[in-house]
Amino acid sequence: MYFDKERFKEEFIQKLQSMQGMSLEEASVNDQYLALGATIRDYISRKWIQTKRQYQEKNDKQIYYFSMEFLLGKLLDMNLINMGIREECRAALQELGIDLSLLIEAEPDAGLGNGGLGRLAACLLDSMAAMHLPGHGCGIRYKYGLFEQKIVDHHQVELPDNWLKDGYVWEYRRPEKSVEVRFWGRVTQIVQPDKWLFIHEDYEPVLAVPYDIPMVGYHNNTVNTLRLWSAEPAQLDFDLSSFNRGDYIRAVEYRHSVERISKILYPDDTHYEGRLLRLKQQYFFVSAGLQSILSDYKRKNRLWQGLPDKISVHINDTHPALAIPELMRLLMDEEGLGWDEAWTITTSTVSYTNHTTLPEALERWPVDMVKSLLPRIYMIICEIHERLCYTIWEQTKNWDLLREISIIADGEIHMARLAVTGSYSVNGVAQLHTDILRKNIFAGFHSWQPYKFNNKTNGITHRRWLIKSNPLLAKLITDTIDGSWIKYPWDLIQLLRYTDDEEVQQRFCEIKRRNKEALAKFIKNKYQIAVSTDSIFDVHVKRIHAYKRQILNVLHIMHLYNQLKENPDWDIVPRTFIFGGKAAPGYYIAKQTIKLINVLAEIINHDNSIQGKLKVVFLENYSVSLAELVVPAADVSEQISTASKEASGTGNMKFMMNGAVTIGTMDGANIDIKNAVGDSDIVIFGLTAQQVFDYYAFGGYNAWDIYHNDSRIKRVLDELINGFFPNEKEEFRPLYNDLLPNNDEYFVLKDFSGYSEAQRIVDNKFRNKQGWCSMALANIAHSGIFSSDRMASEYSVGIWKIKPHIITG
Ligand code: 26W
Repeated sequence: MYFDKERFKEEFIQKLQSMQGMSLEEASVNDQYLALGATIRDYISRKWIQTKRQYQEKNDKQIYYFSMEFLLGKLLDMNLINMGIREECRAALQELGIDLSLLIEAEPDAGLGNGGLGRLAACLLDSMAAMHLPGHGCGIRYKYGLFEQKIVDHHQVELPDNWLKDGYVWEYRRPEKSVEVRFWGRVTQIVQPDKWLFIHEDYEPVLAVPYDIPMVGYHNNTVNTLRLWSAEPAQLDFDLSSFNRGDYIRAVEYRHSVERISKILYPDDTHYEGRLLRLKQQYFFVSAGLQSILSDYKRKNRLWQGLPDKISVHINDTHPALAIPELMRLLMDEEGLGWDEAWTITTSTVSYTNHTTLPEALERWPVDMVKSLLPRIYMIICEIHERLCYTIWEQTKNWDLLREISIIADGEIHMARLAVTGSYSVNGVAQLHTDILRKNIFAGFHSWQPYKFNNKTNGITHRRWLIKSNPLLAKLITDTIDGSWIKYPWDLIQLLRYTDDEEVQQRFCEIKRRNKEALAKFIKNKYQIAVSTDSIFDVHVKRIHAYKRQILNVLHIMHLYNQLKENPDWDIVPRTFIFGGKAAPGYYIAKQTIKLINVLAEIINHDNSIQGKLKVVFLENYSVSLAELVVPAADVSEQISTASKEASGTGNMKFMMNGAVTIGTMDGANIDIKNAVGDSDIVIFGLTAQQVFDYYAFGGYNAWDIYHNDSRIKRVLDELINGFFPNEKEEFRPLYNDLLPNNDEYFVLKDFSGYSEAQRIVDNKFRNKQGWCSMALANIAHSGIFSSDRMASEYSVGIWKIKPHIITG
């Protein structure tokens, strides 16, 4: 973009005056951030208007990505990079005495997601805009994002994330595009000569108001839209009439019940709970999104049959699966289509990604809840269910299959089965995960409709996770292989020629050291813990969950510590173990794990007898922004989930792209990473998914056996309960119980030995500086295929059938 420095400075000062009512001298950093955001927003909105106009004129197919979560992080810096004006802006602000990096810091993270699924949605939007793909997001504008985590007395404490408190510069409220969403009430059927009518009465109306956020493409003219819906009371007179009748309380209650819908993001990932409010959230944004898409379609097109040629609706896990019956409802009840026509259109429009095979994460809604909250949707789900059962029975006469695919069973609606039935494509997010979908959780559907199933391995945007967060490394890469990788990240493979180049290695080491220094400084300032940049930065950051096995890492640290206590001269490479991640507020074991890490950290960090050879740090409030500091500084990436449990993982890709070496199990995308880098540039250990399945199916695993036969394991487990942690004698017994009396569901003890050996290998490899550098560089070289650009183009070609649309300036 052409950048006129003097004009920019004027516009910026003008914004300070008009928005904040302030002169440059008076303005705080936050005021300056808001003014800068508003200035850049104006630049963006020109391109945005152009993009929308050109999409409209060309009337090409567009895709809408429905997701309950979009974990965007901060946008200012990324927008400046994408617009190609960051350095110009920095220089201009400097002339005004302003440090751009402070303004960048001042932006609140948009933390509208729990973890991988929400961040994936954000990476995908970034890639679609970069690749000229007409793709947009549809979600909820939560007033409170994922809670802020504080560690108090070693414990996790949750605080509300009031991210909107100072206003949000990137959003545009669009009240004129509001739509109504209807809950409760009853449906009456009117039989007419040629059709049935369904009338929904006595419902509670809710107004869905969209807020649009521009999604800026990298160095192009594309600006796509993320539309987030906010719930507001539908009719003023609804309040007023109640008020007139003196029913003031009812009016206020109505307002509250409506506003609750978009108030807060559910902080649970992987644990499904049948909560009415969550069901309301799901229907709320799905209905609003579809209504706005259809009304747009109607303005441009005549025939509903053409909808799948113009629109793709993608559902990010089952959370938006009500899109299927809702699209049916809109086509039949609002537009007058018959069932068969509507079904053909719906099942040619909707596609579905599954993100988890954990049974406790699969959504099933109680029939009674759906029936009363969404009476018409319930009728449609019943009909889908009955027709599915009928078809399967006719075709196969197989009761077992019928039971397996039944959408309604035991008083519950199985959302994954509804999603598969109503979608033309079902994909997993890594090779192994897709295999498991085919062979296990959707085996019945797969035997019946194998063509629906496909794999789309996850990706991450290299613009945020390399160009933005690790500028020094990005520069080294460009200096070495030139800059084509920025547009074509698979070109990173060119780096392979330089993995043994001494100068490149040396520069890489220096960059890693500087990134480690930045993190060390942060740790020192925040926690008063001194960590050495000569130590291995061994990083385990992600949601805290039993299947992700933070506890395996912790037990191994305890084991190292025990050895060092016995032999303080033991020559290991000093290590800094860095943890971060949030536990769901109601997930007791996960919270105990956080406490264990913090208590252990205190003991180890204060024990001078081990001469600083081990350090343990728990970084509170892990977030996108914190990840951007941590990932570039990592030497070792911990990806140690129980095989078969982690659908893909995307942190693994971020670390790899920043030159960390993975220690991991044969799970999720670790396998794809191993296939890419080869066996010698990754450290793999542990049970395979098949071995895990076999143990579950045939038994034969006894945690006590391992406890009794491996003195190292016995010792660390005993330490959980024998007073090793003097102030928490009984505190960690639940962790102990899960590992022993409850027979270690996640095979922590079984994999301990392999993990310990793998860590020894890491230690050895790290001693060879050149060898290590060459491994790190090989990881970077092979990381291009894990760019979400590859992922976006695979979805576009393989599922959505959308083409790039170059926006002219
Ligand atoms: C409360 C119900 C619930 C259930 C599942 C909420 C959220 C979920 C998500 C599916 C959890 C999630 O984020 N899954 C992760 O998705 C990533 C992106 O595909 C994968 O990389 C992770 O392996 C997977 O755990």
